[in-house]
Amino acid sequence: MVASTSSHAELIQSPDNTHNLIYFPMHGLAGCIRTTLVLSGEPYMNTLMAFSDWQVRKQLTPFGHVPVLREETKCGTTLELAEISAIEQFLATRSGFMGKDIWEENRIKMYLSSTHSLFTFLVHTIVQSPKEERPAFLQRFKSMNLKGWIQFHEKHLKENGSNGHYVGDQLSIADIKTASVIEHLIRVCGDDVQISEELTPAIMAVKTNIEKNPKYAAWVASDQYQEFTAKNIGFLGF
Ligand SMILES: N[C@@H](CCC(=O)N[C@@H](CS)C(=O)NCC(=O)O)C(=O)O
Repeated sequence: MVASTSSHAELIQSPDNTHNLIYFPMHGLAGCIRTTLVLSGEPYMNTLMAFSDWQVRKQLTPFGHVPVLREETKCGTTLELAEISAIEQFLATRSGFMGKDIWEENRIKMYLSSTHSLFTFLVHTIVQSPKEERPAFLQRFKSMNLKGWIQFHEKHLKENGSNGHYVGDQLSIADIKTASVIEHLIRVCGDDVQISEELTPAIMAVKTNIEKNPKYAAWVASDQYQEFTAKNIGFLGF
């Protein structure tokens, strides 16, 4: 018998749940989810998937990919959610990072989607390309995809007053996404600097704004964050 969705709806909203995020021991595509968990102030765990176990574990995930979020409830039921965008938006809704009304919510989703597309395109192409093709791809990515993203995001952020937020004056999942990918994008640029206080002050304001949050600052300074960064650089190069 299929369990009642209304009881699942109640369980998923319980403040007592522990969020258990399953992902590889690096930032990869899960940086925004991890930062949202940290900022939420709710109990969470990082379950780290060893690369050596992956081919067996893959079959046990909803779509053969991580991240997967397991919502562990006090009554013993575990509810599972896959797909980065679904997880990001679920956690953001729980924590009040989706705006004040339906229009703010949908504009936040728009900025979030734009940054998510850019970053997944980068990561997926790097993972799937033979090593010798990566330099040419990165060159094209920087001069076309990243350049376009920078121009449009800088413009939208300026229109919102360069206050470190995409929408209004509140932290949203769109801000968290940009803050979580920016260090990787800066690393991709290397000496060909495209994102900086001088060139893109409104984009940088998103980063500096979130860095003022003590929970975020402690997370970035933690050994685990630094280990994920080192693994990221080793595996992806940025
Ligand atoms: N559509 C998925 C894609 C996630 C994804 O690309 N996951 C990668 C890690 S970043 C993965 O699971 N790779 C291992 C595999 O596909 O076997 C999502 O949005 O969550």
